[in-house]
Amino acid sequence: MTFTSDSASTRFSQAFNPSIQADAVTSTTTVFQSLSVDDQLAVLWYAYTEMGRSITPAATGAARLQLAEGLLNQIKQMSHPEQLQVMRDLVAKKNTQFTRSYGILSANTKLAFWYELSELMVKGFVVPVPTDYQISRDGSQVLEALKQLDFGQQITILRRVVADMGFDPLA
Ligand code: 45D
Repeated sequence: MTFTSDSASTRFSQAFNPSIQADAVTSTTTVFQSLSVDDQLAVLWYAYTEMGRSITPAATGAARLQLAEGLLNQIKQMSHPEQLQVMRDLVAKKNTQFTRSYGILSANTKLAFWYELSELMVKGFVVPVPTDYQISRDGSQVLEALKQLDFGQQITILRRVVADMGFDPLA
């Protein structure tokens, strides 16, 4: 896919123009990754609230979560501002001890990590998304695009997105 402009909205309209659209999974992933850090977090959260019912905790695999448990426990002990900072660091691929530990997890364990974070948010252990958070137009369009796809495509996009987050100490 080629882009003629760096603006996210131009990328967006090109990515979703059926005449130049290569593949919905690739284009939705690309537009997602062009969103601001906060909008990426917000879209992930809203995607979880939409998909939550379809994801069974058993499917995320207890064994995988064990590998992420240390990170989840660290997050539970943090203040709300610290929790938000860690999530922003993951999305922004900052190089910190936390993002390096995340970086060595497998793609599915990363997905399970985010899933569990959402569960912790629901239970009140993790900072909530402000009820008045204004998501950008591109952000809500990514969300709409995600909703149009089937579960398998949604998971593929989410897996690609979270696999790319954090910092890979071996890269
Ligand atoms: O103040 O292993 C903002 C299966 C604004 C099976 C904010 C699977 C500013 C195999 C930044 C918005 C395939 C089913 C605050 C796995 C501000 C397998 C806060 C799949 C406070 C794993 C933002 C699993 C915040 C799947 C706190 C599909 C945002 C898992 C937090 C999907 C966002 C998991 C979070 C998803 C989003 C998790 C925690 C979609 C998590 C999303």
